[in-house]
Amino acid sequence: MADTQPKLLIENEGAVRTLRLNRPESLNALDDDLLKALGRAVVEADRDKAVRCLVLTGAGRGFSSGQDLAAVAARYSTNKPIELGSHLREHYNPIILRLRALEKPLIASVNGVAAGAGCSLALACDIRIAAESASFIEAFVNVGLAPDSGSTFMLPRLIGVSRAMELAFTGRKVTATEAMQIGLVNQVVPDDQLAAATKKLADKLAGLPTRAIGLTKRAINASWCADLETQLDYEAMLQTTAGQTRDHREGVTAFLKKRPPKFTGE
Ligand code: LHQ
Repeated sequence: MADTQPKLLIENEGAVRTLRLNRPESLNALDDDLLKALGRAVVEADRDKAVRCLVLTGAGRGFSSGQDLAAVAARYSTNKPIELGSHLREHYNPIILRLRALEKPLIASVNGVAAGAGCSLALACDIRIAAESASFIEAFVNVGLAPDSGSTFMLPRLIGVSRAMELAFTGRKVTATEAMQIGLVNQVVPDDQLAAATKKLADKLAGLPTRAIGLTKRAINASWCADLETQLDYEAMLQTTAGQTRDHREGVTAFLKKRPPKFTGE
């Protein structure tokens, strides 16, 4: 593909925005341009009230193969020490934090292989729907690294410490079927049905009370390092906010009038 193609495609359909990683020739390897565009797009999606569900997916046969190793090849041709921490702090960590803090539902529509930091991106989403041919590889160990971009945080929380250790130690490929069995994905669908299944789920989520979903996400994020008493208090605080939304009033009114609610996200 010519370099003139945007490395990130931004597609809108109703209240659903799709961010499509678009470097199919490298299975959507993440270079600095793509990471910058992704970071900006997540901020914009968060700010745009018209967006009520965000989907992250890849163009071509891959979701993302992780850090573009060709783009950093020059570092490996000298004997100079290699410093990766600053690269992560500058490019990856802010994106992972923004994805987790995004106050709207976030779906990874995993269309193919998700490896290394590409796997971390999928893990940072709220819900994962995978094509049958998709796979997950904690590929870091294969290049002599420890997992980064949030994989060591998300993976044990999603599939348990022991399984997370095994996948991170071995860097082996996890098929979509296995990913479903171990709770790494929410749904697996035939390849040719991924787009339709993602749209169905995204449309459903985009029609829900978006503020309540944002607050739910905040609460679940906070629960990971809170004690019960703190969490109960946090829930009460968030519910004060939820209780003041138009959608809460609409939900209760609709129930009492025995009609379906019409949520607007306000
Ligand atoms: C790629 C890549 C790739 C460039 C496939 N880069 N071209 C953070 C901070 C700083 C530095 C280091 O790392 C990190 C975090 C990380 O993400 S570390 C992990 C980096 N990723 C990997 O190690 C995965 C490397 N890729 C693979 O192991 C395989 O390509 C997988 C298993 C993903 C897919 O295998 P296949 O389906 O057999 O495809 P392929 O290997 O033939 O790849 C297709 C093309 O994509 C090929 O190019 P070519 O010109 O030969 O057709 C690959 O060179 C290119 N590609 N991954 N990460």
